[in-house]
Amino acid sequence: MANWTEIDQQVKTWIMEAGDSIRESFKHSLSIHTKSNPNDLVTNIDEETERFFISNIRKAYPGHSILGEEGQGDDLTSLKGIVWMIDPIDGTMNFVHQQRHFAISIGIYENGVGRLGYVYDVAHDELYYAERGNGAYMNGVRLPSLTEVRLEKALVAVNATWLVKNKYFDEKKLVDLAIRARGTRSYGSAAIELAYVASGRLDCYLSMRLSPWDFAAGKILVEEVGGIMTNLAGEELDLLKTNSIFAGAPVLHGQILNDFLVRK
Ligand code: 2AM
Ligand code: CA
Ligand code: CA
Ligand code: CA
Repeated sequence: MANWTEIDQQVKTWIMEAGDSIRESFKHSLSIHTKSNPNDLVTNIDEETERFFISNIRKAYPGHSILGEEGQGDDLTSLKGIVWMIDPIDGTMNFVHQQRHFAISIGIYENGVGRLGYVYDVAHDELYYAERGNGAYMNGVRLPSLTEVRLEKALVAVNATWLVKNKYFDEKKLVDLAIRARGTRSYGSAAIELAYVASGRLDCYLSMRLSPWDFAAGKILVEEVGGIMTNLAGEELDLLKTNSIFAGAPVLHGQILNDFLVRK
């Protein structure tokens, strides 16, 4: 049996240490590379931070598996056992251009079930975390269950790239949704946007294409405050693949799915 209290203490210590190193790195120049396209950035700090977590996890918990964005984890084909899903810096473009609105995101799953989730907004020193069955917290303060709002009073988080023609989703449906909502926001870090849904700063969040490390922690946070997280067709997420994502309080989630996302 895993000792979740001990793992939780350990992760928080590592996250704070990594956060200190990242803030310290602001004083030095970054080494920036591109990955799948010219806007898909990665820095030496993404890689160093992933290495820091993975080497610590391997030492402390040799039986656990690790999925990490920067490829230093395991090649996973199953969710059996305890699996750590790590994005060392979620929102790298923000990290590079703004030195804010980026987060360390860690989700820990047991046989596919989310147990512990952490989103640490490094620049604002805000740690969002949740333990399955024991609630979600921001800097130690318990987050209340989500309250429902009507779409007309809802703040909807969606990136502008999905409101223009794109190959993943019918943008007209999202434009209609954006018109009906009270307002739209985009922060450029999926992990922070999901933490904001969990803390009520946003009412829902949509994205077309995210990897497990982008949403693994956020899913645990959102579900622990009574929210729902599915893909844009309303289906369960696959933690071994890229997924579209739609998170929010249950009634609003259902209404948007029916009236906008799955409508013909
Ligand atoms: P990242 O910064 O860790 O890459 C906005 O770009 C959000 O989408 C971020 O959470 C970002 O995570 C994520 N994302 C997923 N795939 C991406 C890609 N190929 N290029 C840029 N951002 C991506
Ligand atoms: Ca990336
Ligand atoms: Ca990410
Ligand atoms: Ca990342």
